[in-house]
Amino acid sequence: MFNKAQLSNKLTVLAGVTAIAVGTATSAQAASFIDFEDPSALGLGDNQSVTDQYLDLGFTFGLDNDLDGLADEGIAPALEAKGKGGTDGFVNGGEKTNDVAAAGYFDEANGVTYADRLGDYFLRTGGLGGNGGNLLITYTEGTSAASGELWDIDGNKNWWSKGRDRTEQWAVQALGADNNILETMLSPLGDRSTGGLDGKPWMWSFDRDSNDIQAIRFVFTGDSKAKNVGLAFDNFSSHSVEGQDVPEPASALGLLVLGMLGGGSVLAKRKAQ
Ligand SMILES: [Ca+2]
Ligand SMILES: [Ca+2]
Ligand SMILES: [Ca+2]
Ligand SMILES: [Ca+2]
Repeated sequence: MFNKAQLSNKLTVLAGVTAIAVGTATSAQAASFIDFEDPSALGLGDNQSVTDQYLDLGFTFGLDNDLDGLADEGIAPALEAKGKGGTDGFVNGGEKTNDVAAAGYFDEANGVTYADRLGDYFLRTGGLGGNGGNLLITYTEGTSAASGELWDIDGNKNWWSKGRDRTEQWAVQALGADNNILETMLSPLGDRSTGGLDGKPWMWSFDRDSNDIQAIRFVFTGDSKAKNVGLAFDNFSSHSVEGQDVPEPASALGLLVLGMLGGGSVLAKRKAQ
């Protein structure tokens, strides 16, 4: 039997081990960037359901049309291949074809075109002719930050209702543990005068002080018939905002050791003088 002090020591050691395990999991997840360009590695192909294929990275995909913060049974978003064929994700009005990025550069300084940025695959909800509804990303451990892209937020002539333009807009909601909305980011309104973001991405992001984001949900807030609205999603940074790199504990430790070595060599030099 342990006395109280021994038991307290053992518990402290256990707590330390738990903390290390959590820290390691977080560092693995911090690096997650999902561009959906790895379908065969996940056993996926065009139009197949994407649900828990990324569970090891700390999140799953679903749809939440009853707005209870939980993935609805029996429906799911799907992987979508670039180009026209079968069910597609969006119409590029400028290029007059489906699932193709706009011409031009996403990042001209680095020679990255919109086509490069979209790649060969992205995630969609219902696809053309059937709105799948509200995309939901559910975290197993929660996160403080994330970013990603919605593609093709359109604005064009509302052909079924004269005098009103069709507009697309999405509310990106960070959800807390009780399905409460912690933060909302509204996309630009796709309007007819600019053509919206036809074949182009819009990046959303959250960057909070604590790991209180349990899910991220995408709700349509524009003006369009549901059957004409689909969501195209790509380039998901699951635990940080893309471009804002979080140093991993291992590399931070490495820097600390280097710092100590550096300090040691300064001392050694001083002693030698
Ligand atoms: Ca992609
Ligand atoms: Ca639900
Ligand atoms: Ca397609
Ligand atoms: Ca379009």
